[in-house]
Amino acid sequence: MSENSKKRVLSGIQPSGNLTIGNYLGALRQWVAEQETFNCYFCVVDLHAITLPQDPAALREKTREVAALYLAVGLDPEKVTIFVQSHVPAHAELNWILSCLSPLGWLYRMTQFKDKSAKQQQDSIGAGLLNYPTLMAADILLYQAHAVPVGDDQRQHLEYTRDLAQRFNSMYGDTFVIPEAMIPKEGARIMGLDSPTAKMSKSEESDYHAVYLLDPPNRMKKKIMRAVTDSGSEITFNDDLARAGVNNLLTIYQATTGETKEAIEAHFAGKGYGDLKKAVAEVVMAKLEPVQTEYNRIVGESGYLDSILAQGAERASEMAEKTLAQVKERVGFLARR
Ligand code: ATP
Ligand code: LTN
Repeated sequence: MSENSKKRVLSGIQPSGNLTIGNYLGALRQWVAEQETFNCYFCVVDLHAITLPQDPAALREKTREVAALYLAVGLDPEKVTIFVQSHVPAHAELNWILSCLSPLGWLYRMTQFKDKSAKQQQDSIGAGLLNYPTLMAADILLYQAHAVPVGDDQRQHLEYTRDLAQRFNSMYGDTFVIPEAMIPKEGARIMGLDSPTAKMSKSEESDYHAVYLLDPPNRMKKKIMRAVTDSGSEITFNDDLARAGVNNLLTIYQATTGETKEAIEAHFAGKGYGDLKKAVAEVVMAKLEPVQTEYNRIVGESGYLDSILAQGAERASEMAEKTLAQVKERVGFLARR
């Protein structure tokens, strides 16, 4: 099938810290699977990252690191477009236009805004944090994406994107494809190892919260061996909050190995939590070892990553500019001659 007749996918990750196994199991793993079937655009969303304070040098470094990890997990730059969001100015432009149609009520209702703003000093919350979902809608709509592979925490932002796209289409005529969220059956919500009732997050600072994709293997093991469990002993999938730690370890095991719940429960029958942790550590380390080897190869090859990102920005701009031109025409902007 030609690139033009394939359905399109877009997704992104913020360069706001070290990528975690939550990012891998919830998002990246799906991206790799979809690159064969869809025409894919994957961006490193640096404009989103600055909705919270970032150190400029660290932001630059993490932007390259995240892009190199996209390649290291198996995305093929021959098949997919990998780019940095701020390299394509159309994202910021469409964001402005859409923000003029974004009802404040919708934005204030977003769970992520409520959670993230609650952690900030009230008088220093930037307007960008509130507008975050509108920028995300711009990312998706510019590429006329049919599907958006993300973890469960992004479900609400996808609903918002659909609502906003429909609003634009009904005001100005059919312009945007209405995108669908693509959320994995397993691993859509990995919880913190030290706090199994809260989502694992790359911007959480505590030492034993998350396994990072680039952690040395012994560090991964140490973190998993320290994971919070409970005083019971049964190793079964269980939604009970009191069993969240064991459930999370089993979920990581399942999403990493692809085995069924029944097979996993049978495998661990009669074993202890120590055995479970050891087994989870082994499968996670085995999965990430080739990713790290590939990462080191990529960053060791001078100029390679930059050339991929330059080519990506070029390809992405082509699609984005086309949509943006149509949007500008629809809203009544005078064309530049
Ligand atoms: P931050 O802590 O900086 O907000 P994050 O770790 O939540 O970041 P994002 O950049 O916001 O990561 O998300 C990138 C992708 O990873 C999204 O598709 C998101 O749904 C997915 N994701 C993030 N954390 C998890 C998790 N714990 N389980 C499953 N998917 C996740
Ligand atoms: N908000 C997303 C990151 C993101 C994104 C996107 C995901 C920004 N733009 C477009 C999918 C499509 C998050 O995971 N926190």
